[in-house]
Order: sequence, then C-alpha cells, then structure tokens
Amino acid sequence: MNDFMILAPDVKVALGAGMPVVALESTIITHGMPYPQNLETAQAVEAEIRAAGAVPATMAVMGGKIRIGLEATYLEALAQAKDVMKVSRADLAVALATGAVGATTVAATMICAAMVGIKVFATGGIGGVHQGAEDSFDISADLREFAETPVTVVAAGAKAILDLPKTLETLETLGVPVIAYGQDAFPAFWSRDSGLPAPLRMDHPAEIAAAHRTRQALGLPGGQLVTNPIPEADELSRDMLSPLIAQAQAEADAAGVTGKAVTPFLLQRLFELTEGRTLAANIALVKNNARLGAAIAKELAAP
Ligand code: PSU
Ligand code: MN
Repeated sequence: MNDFMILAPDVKVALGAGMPVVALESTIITHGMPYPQNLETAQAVEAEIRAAGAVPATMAVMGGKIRIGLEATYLEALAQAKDVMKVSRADLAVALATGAVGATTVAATMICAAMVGIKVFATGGIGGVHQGAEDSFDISADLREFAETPVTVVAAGAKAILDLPKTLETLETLGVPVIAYGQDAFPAFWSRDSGLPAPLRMDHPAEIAAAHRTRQALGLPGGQLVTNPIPEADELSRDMLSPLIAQAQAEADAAGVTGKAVTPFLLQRLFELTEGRTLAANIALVKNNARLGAAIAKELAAP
C-alpha cells in the first residue's frame, strides 16, 4: 500500500476480512462505450458481482489518487468526463503526478489490483497484437503485464479486431497461461470461437483458483488469462464481423490512426457498422465475465 491509493469503504472492509473482491477496469467505461450505456454497464457489472457474493472494485485515477472502488458519484462523473486519459503502465505515475482524470486499462488495473492484494479482475477483452504489427509494432502493454503481475484476469479472449494468432503466440512467449473456460477454443470476444485452439482448458472456478495459488506457491511471477466465451444467445457471427473488421482496420490505416487511439477507433467503427450490435454483445460478455470472476474470487477467498 502507498499514499496514492484510496480504497472505497466496502472494498477496504472486504480486503481486511479476506472476503472475495473483483477488480474492474475503467477504460471500457471512458473509451470503450458511449454514455449512458457505459454508466449503465458499469453499474450492472458491479451488481452482478455483488449478487454473486463478491465486492466489485472499479479502478480509476482521480485527483492524484488511484481510487480502488468507485462510489456512485465518482462512477457517474467518470462516465461523463471528457478528455479522460487512457492510463496504462507507462502512464500511471504521470497521471497521478499531474492530477489528471485517468481510466485504467487492463495493464494498469492489474497493477492497481496487485498493489492492494486483489487477485481477480474481470473485463471485456484484453489488448493484444494489432493487425499489421509487423510494420506498426503495435502490441498492447496488456500482454507483458500478464508476465509480471499476479492477477487472474477473466476476459472473452482478446478483441476480435486484433491479430489473434500473433496475440496467442506472444502470450506463449511471455509464459502466460491462457486458460479457456469450459471449451477448447480460444474465443474471439463477440464470437465464441476464434477458430484457434486455446493452449489450456479448465471447467471449474475451483481449478482456476488452484492454478492461481499454485503459480504463487511456485514463485512464478505473473498472472493468468481465463477466456470465457460470450453466452450463445448474445454472440455475433465471425462471418458477419470479419469483413466489417477488415473495413474498420482499412479506415484506421487510411486515416493514420496510431498508438492509444487505435483500439477506441476500431471499437467505435464496429459499433457504427453493426448498428450497435457489437455494443450489446460487449455488455453481455462483460457481465458474464463478472459472474465467473466472482466465482473464482470466492474460491480464492475460501480457507
Ligand atoms: N475491451 C473493450 N473496450 C476497451 C478495452 C478493452 O471492450 O476499451 C480497453 C482495455 O482497457 C484494454 C485496452 O486494456 O482497451 C487496450 O488498449 P491498447 O490496445 O491501446 O493497449
Ligand atoms: Mn497499442
């Protein structure tokens, strides 16, 4: 713990008592979804975690502090804030030192969670290797975070706008366990199956918790990625999406979009090209991940 962290009262109580806590990121709120769906989703995801018997801890940087758990007024302010900084590992100290309003990415959320002893984090999709990375070198800082920071992250795979084979290869190089939950395939965010096999599979939250504990006991640094497929009723077909993803990527290239702006640009274009269907799917999959995250956190909290 350090002077930069402020824990919400319920998170503080839960961590002190060894109760299950699930971390949540905030970039998905500020850069991943439009208002007011972003606020409604953030609230619904927190409610899923509470209903499952765990305490949610949404992270953000505000007023020179890392907030671990956002009380209602902070969550509402963040969801409507303009020009929010997208804070990854590289940005965290600068965001705090300048007093910026910042939303945490997967990487930064893992760092903040680990600082206060939160073991599980649920999100939508992680960042990864972008298409054309052989030229752009655009590889999300999320990937290396898994090699370093001991948090189990539940996601619906990596976002389908990415180069998924290269993303899986990079995770393997970094020594990150990629564990598919309840199926053999690596999911593709809005779709259940990317067409690629996942390297590992587990079917029960208790097994995932045991793997987390074992990694710690062995002294291996880093976390694990648990990929949870979007519920069948909510999935979008890969065949429908793939030409639209190609179109969005071509537009990003033509417009010269680079760096941190790439992921928000592609997600926004997919939202427009599918008339909002990617957003509905995104909301469903995040809630689903919150439920699994809570189940794993409960197993890890059990004596
Ligand atoms: N998934 C979403 N929406 C998002 C993100 C993920 O559905 O906005 C965010 C996450 O915070 C992730 C980040 O860590 O995008 C990755 O950004 P980049 O590719 O610039 O590393
Ligand atoms: Mn990037």
